[in-house]
Amino acid sequence: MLTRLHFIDNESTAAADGRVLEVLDPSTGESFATIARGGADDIDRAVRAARRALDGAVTGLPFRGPWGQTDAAGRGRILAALAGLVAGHHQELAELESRDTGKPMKQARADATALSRYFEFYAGAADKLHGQTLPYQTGYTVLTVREPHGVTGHIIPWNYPMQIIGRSVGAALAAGNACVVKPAEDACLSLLRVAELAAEAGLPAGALNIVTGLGNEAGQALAEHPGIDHISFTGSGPTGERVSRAAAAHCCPVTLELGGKSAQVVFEDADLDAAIPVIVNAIVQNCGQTCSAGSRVLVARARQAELAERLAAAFGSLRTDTATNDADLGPLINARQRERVSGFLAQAERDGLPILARGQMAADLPAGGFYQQAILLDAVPRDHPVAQQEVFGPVLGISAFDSEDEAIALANGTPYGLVSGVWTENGARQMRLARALRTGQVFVNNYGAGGGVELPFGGMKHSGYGREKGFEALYGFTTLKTIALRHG
Ligand code: TXE
Repeated sequence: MLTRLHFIDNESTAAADGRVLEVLDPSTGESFATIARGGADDIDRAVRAARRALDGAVTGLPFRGPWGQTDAAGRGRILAALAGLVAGHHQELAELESRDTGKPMKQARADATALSRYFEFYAGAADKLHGQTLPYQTGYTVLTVREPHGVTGHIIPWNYPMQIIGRSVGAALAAGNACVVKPAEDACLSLLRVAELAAEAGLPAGALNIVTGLGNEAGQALAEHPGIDHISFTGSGPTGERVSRAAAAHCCPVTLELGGKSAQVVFEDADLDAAIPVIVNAIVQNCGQTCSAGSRVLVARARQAELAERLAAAFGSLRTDTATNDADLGPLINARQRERVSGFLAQAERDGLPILARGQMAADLPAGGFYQQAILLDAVPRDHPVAQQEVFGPVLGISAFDSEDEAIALANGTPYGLVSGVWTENGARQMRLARALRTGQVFVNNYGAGGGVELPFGGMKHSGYGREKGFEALYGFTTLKTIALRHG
């Protein structure tokens, strides 16, 4: 049985009260590891360690600690070394992630590759974060400088732990913050290993700390801690709201990424040969547990039958199997997530939505695993829960439209606004849609579920606010200072 503890001050550390949590393998439902069950004391220790790394021992004198004294080029060099170590431990990290989350190995490998790429990207960006000089009155020079927030908190979900720590902690460290990470209780193992690799890469003690535990214990304590200067949260809407309220009590800015109900809009002139494999992958990837999953297909009525038939053929051949057997879909993360998906499917069945296709389940799957086959639904009404709420499973719904305006209204007609896809050869229509869709990313004749280290990512409406990924994330992990010099 594997035993993992918190990682604080570059050391493996038990919870203050010694409690632990069991870790289940989603492919079997059996326990294979334990992690520390952190609480407020552990979070406090981690926040103090981060503060020392940044500011040193004396309160009120900022940036005197070893991490605060590391200049931008130095931060970039450490992140570059970390990117190299992650690449060197690619297989080990992928195996840990696959066992812990049930991801098929090919997805876990893609996540490990993305993690290395995030650190590489932010290594290169660290010393390119410039301020500006501003025109002002004669006799003055005014400039802006970007400074780190200080100690940043990162609440990470279980669906893409490596990718999300890469985008969030990669950017925060590049900008000079010291980090306290609370991974999801279902997905800690790879992140604890990444923290060890960061220490090996030369990151000073306290610059990156990981406290494991439950959301309403360690997570809540992190959001409430007055020593946290910024929180980056990825997860569900209700939890995001709780985190924001707790952070507001100490005036702490928050970045929220709260998932979506992303639409792929297929017009009558779409190239279906190109679109179909992309549409299938965008919902099947990671068993549908992707914030930017393309979970709705809106299609021009003239192509509905053809699209439905071709998607049904593709869905019928999708196979669900154990993570190690590396099929199209692995298990869902846990029993609660499987119940959630089953609940939506039961409602669809009660409401008489046509099930066009079901994927295949491998024979002899372990009885305790959290398996779900891919499901394709047709004629989903615009107000049905399957069209409005995040299922977070391999369930794709098709709805038809009769005009461009109806397509836009349908695509925008949910509380979410994370990502959208548009499939048409008409250039003017591509641009009209790209401007009309209220989502943080729009893909035209392609779809990047979760992809694009370089591409700013984040939501509109209930999908959240703030941007992660790309250079834009560095602005989010810094605060702007204006310095006005009067020199005559
Ligand atoms: O999410 P939670 P859950 C959506 C998806 C899924 C649903 C529920 O629809 O079915 O959320 O998943 C921590 N204070 N997404 O219950 O609760 C928790 O420990 C501070 C979308 O797992 O939001 C974990 O680290 N933190 C999504 C993180 O919050 C708390 C990814 C997310 O958990 C906390 C995951 C609290 N009070 C789920 N309670 C996306 N946007 O990609 C929990 N946490």
